[in-house]
Amino acid sequence: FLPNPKTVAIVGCPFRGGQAKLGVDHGPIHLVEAGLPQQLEGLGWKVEFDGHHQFQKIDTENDPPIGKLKNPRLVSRVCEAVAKVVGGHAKKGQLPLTLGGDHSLAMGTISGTLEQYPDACVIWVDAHADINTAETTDSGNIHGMPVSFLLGLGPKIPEFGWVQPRLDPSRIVYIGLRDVDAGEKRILREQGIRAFSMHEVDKHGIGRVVEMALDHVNPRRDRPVHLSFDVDALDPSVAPSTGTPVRGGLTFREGHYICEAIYETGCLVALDIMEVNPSLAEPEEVKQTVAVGCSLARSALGETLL
Ligand code: EXY
Ligand code: MN
Ligand code: MN
Ligand code: MN
Repeated sequence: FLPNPKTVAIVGCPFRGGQAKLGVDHGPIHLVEAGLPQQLEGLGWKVEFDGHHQFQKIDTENDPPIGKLKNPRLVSRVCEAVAKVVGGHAKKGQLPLTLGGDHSLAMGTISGTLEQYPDACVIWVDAHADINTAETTDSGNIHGMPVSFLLGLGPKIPEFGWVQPRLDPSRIVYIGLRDVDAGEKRILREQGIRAFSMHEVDKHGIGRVVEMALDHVNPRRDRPVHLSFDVDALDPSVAPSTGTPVRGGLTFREGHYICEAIYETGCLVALDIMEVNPSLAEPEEVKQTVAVGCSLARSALGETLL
């Protein structure tokens, strides 16, 4: 799908408005300062990085909740801007690598991908399904909701009117789930969305799970793939610096295997590395999590073990 020379455009998104914890907005800065752009150049990519995006500050006074949704106007505006940037890079034949920031941003990144590649499919790697609607959400945190917006589920909210419900439920597949709300389980069932929880990873092994996931969304391996990777899919012993850690997650190798196998299909057109929060956990653990974020990105962009 991508022309030569292969160019990756790093989209740094220092944004935390989709959840309540401080610090996740520093994720992208840490990933870049750890040397991610140079590492990708080392893999033979041309790297475009024009600095991190500047987003408006959280202003609760002028952005009161809509129903339960917190910072709704800000999240919407930021994601709309991100969609334009990601879509613009994709249009130029570049592979956008979005660094979060919280996972609400994927409402923007995937909208951008679908703008350029309407038949794209999404592989969502996460401990969580992020598919709550304005009706089912308990927390009101929009990072637990981006998928429902992309699918057009739940009540229509005029402030999010720009989001085109372009994603078909058959074009998204999950890997790594283990903390899914009751309302989300119902949505997954009703929509017939394929999901491989940690139970399936244990049962079949990661190799088979990735193959089944790809067979589901991309049976002929001819569709563009958007990989949205939330680092909390990894076990907290592997990626401790994240806002909503859940035990029993993917091992270091399982996480990297997913990225390597998707790279091997040659179908990857966009990548998100989300939810690295350098303010949480001890300094050594922060370093470890940032390093893992970088190595996941390298694996998805062609780093091999041999
Ligand atoms: N399901 C919970 C909620 O909706 O608040 C937790 C969501 C956590 C989302 C993290 C980013 O993946
Ligand atoms: Mn910092
Ligand atoms: Mn997530
Ligand atoms: Mn998550």
